[in-house]
Amino acid sequence: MRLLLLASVLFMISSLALAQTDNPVDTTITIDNVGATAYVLMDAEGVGVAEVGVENAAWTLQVGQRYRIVNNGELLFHPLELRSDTDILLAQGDPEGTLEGDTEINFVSDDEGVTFTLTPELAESLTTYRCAYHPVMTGSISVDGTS
Ligand SMILES: [Cu+2]
Repeated sequence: MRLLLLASVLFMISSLALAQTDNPVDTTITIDNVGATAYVLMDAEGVGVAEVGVENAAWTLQVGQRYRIVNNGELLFHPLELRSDTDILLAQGDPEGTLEGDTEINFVSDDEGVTFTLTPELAESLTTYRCAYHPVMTGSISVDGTS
């Protein structure tokens, strides 16, 4: 019983610390690679993004949400890019996408994935996700909540 109390107090403290250091993530999307031919959706909490298990699935995202994409394909082998029809907007690792400096998007890239807020500006140009090394690892992104 005492242990349970300690655990819940620790949980409250860590939640507080998280809330103060970063915007909370609304939806976490987990993807993996299928060789060098596809990304596959492993899991998507929150609002439905696409069917789990589908390769190079078309994703539906919601404007205003903050997303965390966990890329189990790994930065070293299958770095993820979020793109418009012509440009890299947000990239895991290098190169730097054109919208990475936007404070409202608040883009974070790390070894495990990327985190960003889907602002109306980002939604306007975002059409595709793609592997930086394997252009066939790609799928379309449509955004709900834009006019
Ligand atoms: Cu790849």
